[in-house]
Amino acid sequence: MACVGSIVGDTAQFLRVVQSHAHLSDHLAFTLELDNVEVVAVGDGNLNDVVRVKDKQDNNSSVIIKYAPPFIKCLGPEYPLTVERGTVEYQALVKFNTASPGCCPDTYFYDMDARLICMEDLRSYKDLRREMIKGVCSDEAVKCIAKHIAVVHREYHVAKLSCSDMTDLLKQFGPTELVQLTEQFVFTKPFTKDDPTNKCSTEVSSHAQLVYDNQQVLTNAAKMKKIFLEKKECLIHGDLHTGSIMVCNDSAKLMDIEFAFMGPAAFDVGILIANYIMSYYQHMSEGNRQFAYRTIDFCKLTGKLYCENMTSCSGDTDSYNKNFMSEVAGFAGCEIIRRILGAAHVEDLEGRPSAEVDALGAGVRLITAQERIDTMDKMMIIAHMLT
Ligand code: ADP
Ligand code: SR1
Ligand code: MG
Ligand code: MG
Ligand code: MG
Repeated sequence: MACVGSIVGDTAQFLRVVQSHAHLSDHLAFTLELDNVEVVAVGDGNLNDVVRVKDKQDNNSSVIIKYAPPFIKCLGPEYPLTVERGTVEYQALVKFNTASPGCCPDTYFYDMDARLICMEDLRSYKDLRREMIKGVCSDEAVKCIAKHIAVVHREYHVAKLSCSDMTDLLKQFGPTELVQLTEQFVFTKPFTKDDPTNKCSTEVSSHAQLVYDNQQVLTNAAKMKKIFLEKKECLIHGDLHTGSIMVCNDSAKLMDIEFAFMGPAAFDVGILIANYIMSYYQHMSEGNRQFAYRTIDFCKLTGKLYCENMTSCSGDTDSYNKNFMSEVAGFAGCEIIRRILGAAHVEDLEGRPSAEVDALGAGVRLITAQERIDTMDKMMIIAHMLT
């Protein structure tokens, strides 16, 4: 279902806008006429409407169009949000594909006035979160994700950029409203006991004091927020949870890059690792140890592949990696806690209170021990992810 007032809810008007981008026909095997075209809502994310515009007769001929409503879709029109996120996402898609060709969907046009991004339909790919919930994901896909993100970070890293390129990137990807949204919904509100946007299941509520009554957790969460806001290290994805990744067998693509900005590399890796950890707890709670143990391998493979592809620009590799892992642990802890106590929960844990309680414990331990965690192996031990 499209948002109230969304242009994608009015097919005729929507098609007129799409038709005005004449060169789109180069990417289509069908004509954009009302009679030929079907518009299907596919967006299941928190912020935007996403539709597939397809040939009525042919499931293999389509494009994806993403529309940014002027508010946070999952919270409603009383939570306004500017539409600059569309511009950032379009520019970031281009940058990411330049650094690591094929790492994202191809872009076809961006219509700033209508707030539409038109891009390649990854129709043979599937949402990684949904796949992991089912217990499906290959080591090769995990390696592909780690490599893509390492290459993007490396190519737009402060250590590699000239002064003028750095200035340009900072201008294009400075702190946006979505960076403030992360500051609020990842680092602040979930750690504030009475914030009205927080929610948690009854079973979890009796464990929430693990966070609210623990000064070390609150102090370290505030420290991670400061690193997030102040460390201008490289161009990052900014929202790299498993719902922002699509996989097809051993291949993977990064998408939903509207949160991109010049920030700390460890934020992307921390968010990703946190989502693998939450998957571990989902599968352990269901007795599927086999896939749970594979998520431990996913974390280790991610650490290894990321560091191999990224560290060429980091000077003293050993101390860089140690500090990097400790930041990854801190960010991972914040992400796990906000997915259980904050506004934006994840399907892996939703309706599985015992998994939520165990994952919450892991998040608390990761933030608390953040400074001592300097390898992925230690991170797995502290998260109690053991075979
Ligand atoms: P949001 O910013 O609201 O989270 P996303 O960009 O994550 O929106 O898109 C929401 C969903 O739409 C994705 O999880 C995916 O299922 C689908 N989607 C988005 N972009 C594409 C694409 N290029 N190809 C195929 N499906 C897509
Ligand atoms: C209200 S917070 C919404 C969340 O959805 C986005 O995908 C980001 O993860 C954001 O934190
Ligand atoms: Mg999304
Ligand atoms: Mg998004
Ligand atoms: Mg929940």
